[in-house]
Amino acid sequence: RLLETDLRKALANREFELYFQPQVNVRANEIGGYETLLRWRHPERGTISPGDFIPVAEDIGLIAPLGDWVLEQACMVATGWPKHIKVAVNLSPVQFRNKTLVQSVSRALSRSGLAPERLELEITESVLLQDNELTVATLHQLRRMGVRIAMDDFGTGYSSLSYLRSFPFDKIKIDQSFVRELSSRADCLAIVRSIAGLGASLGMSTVAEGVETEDQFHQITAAGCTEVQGFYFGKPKPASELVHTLTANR
Ligand code: G
Ligand code: G
Ligand code: MN
Ligand code: NA
Repeated sequence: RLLETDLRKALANREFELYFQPQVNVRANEIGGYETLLRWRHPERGTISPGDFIPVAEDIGLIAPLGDWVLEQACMVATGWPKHIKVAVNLSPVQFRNKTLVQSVSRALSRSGLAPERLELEITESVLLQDNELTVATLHQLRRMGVRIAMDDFGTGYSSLSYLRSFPFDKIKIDQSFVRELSSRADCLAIVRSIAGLGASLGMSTVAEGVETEDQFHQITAAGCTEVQGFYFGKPKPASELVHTLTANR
């Protein structure tokens, strides 16, 4: 496959770039962190979304070196931000199958000098589907290092609630599909409100993803989510374009 051949060369050719999207802390009314989102600037095809190349990278054994690069770069960039701002990095389930994940995270922290508490790792439910005991042990090891763990795309997989029981996550990220349908479906608001309440009782923060409008923002905060993320507060941007204060459309 063409993509595959190009992908193998992309890391050495420095074709990857990190974008960052703000996560706004509702109570403090300030940016509390950024989610790192990987982009591939293909020399001929232009920018390619991770949704299109991450699965290929997983197939051809490239996700480990690519993931390591993302971790280290993201930590490096974050050291230049105000100290209260965290950085979130998405992890592929395949990175959990490699025994070297803990080592990769600790290397990224030591090379960058970033305080572990400022790094948050986002995992999806599919991570917990595989080899559960080993995965949970790895998560505990990461937590002992001081790193935070977030459950991504919450509400989209199978038996989400049982996964909440398997590990004490720091954060729940409510999938954007719930936010998108807030205005058209009353049940979505009820679901978001319940997840926010669940998070509060479990001592986990809750982020609503995909907030695009003022209306959605008001509904989400009224529902009790502690953080919001979405185009309303900022699209993903390269590190050089970040402004750490809320200049959003409100
Ligand atoms: O930014 P965008 O919406 O195109 O991202 C699409 C998907 O790619 C999202 O599900 C996101 O979690 C995932 N993604 C973005 N960056 C990374 C990354 O660095 N590593 C992994 N494993 N997934 C990523
Ligand atoms: O799966 P994950 O949550 O990691 O992916 C986040 C993806 O959602 C990113 O690719 C990002 O570009 C996208 N995204 C972030 N905010 C919004 C938004 O407000 N609207 C839409 N449609 N997509 C968003
Ligand atoms: Mn994510
Ligand atoms: Na998500």
